[in-house]
Amino acid sequence: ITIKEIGLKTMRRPLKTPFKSVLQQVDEREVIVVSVRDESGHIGYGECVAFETPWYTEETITSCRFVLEHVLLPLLKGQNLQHPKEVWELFNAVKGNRMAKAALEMAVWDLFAKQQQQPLWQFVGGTLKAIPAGIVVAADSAQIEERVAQANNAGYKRIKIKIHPDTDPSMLKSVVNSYPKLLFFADANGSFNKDNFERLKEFDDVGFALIEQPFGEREWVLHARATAQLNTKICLDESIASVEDVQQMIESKAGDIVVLKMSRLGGWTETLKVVNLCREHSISMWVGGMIEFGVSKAHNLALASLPSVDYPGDFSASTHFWEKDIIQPAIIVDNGEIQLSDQIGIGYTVNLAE
Ligand code: OSB
Ligand code: MG
Repeated sequence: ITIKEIGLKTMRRPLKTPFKSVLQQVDEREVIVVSVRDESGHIGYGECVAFETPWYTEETITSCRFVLEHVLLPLLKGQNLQHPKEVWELFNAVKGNRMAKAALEMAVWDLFAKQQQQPLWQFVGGTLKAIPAGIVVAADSAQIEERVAQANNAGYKRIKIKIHPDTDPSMLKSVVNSYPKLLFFADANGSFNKDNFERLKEFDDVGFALIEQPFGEREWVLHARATAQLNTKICLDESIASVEDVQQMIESKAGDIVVLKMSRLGGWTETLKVVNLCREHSISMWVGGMIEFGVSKAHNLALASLPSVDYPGDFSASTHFWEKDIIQPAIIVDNGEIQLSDQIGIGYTVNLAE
């Protein structure tokens, strides 16, 4: 197929409720929706999910807009492609900027799936059709109990709680014990360090299925120590920004589980390499969220359909963050699951009206 036209559209919407983590409070979200059109009129969509400032990854929505417009679009426009994997190679001369690359590359995967008249999840080799949902409680300690109760009432079977060294493990333990049928994750977003390593151990018997990213991105040694010393599984999120990072994690025994963030990895091609590597080494995986809209979510749902992506990801209903999503129909959670669409490509209609 030939890439005839590429569009960039900025979408900005308030969150229904502030998202509070140890790193940042997010009240409003801006993303860039990327569209690619081929000669037959099919349109593929991607969503650039970098944040406004570099509080989570180095890229920002402004840096991505610049790189997309001035560097990546000219490399892709007019190209004749046999397979979407070729996009990663086309972008080879551009250093880093994986979130910008991912948005465009993912749009091309959607386009190819549509051209093949296949749902994206089938096109990438997915098999699971009912994706287990997962919600994130990102609030002050005083609100955790109430938010968990709301999530349980909404049917979620997996709840991830944001923690930091000042969170009270006994409070968490009583919350977790109240819901023996639910699966609980903890996400520390790198808020622990070598000086409070012992404090991390106090979270070991809370009952979490895993603790996500206790230490900083490059803290392989500390993560290896935690993996060896805690009974709770250690899961890496921020640390995993490339195939090489997964290799590093395996070699240094720095974790048991990997969070797949397709945006941070640079799109489908790199993510599928990570999935294969984890599979070879029997490393568990799940799909992480970025407080994103439905285009990114739809790609992520297709990723979660792959065999061996075996833990429930950050998949909440469209209405959790948004008054109105940018896709139709909205993503709904029913009895703790999201049913994949049978429509071609990402499986949803995209509505870019303000
Ligand atoms: O650390 O997983 C994270 C959201 C923004 C930035 C970082 C993270 C998150 C989440 C996922 O926790 C929230 C979601 O989109 O469901
Ligand atoms: Mg995380």
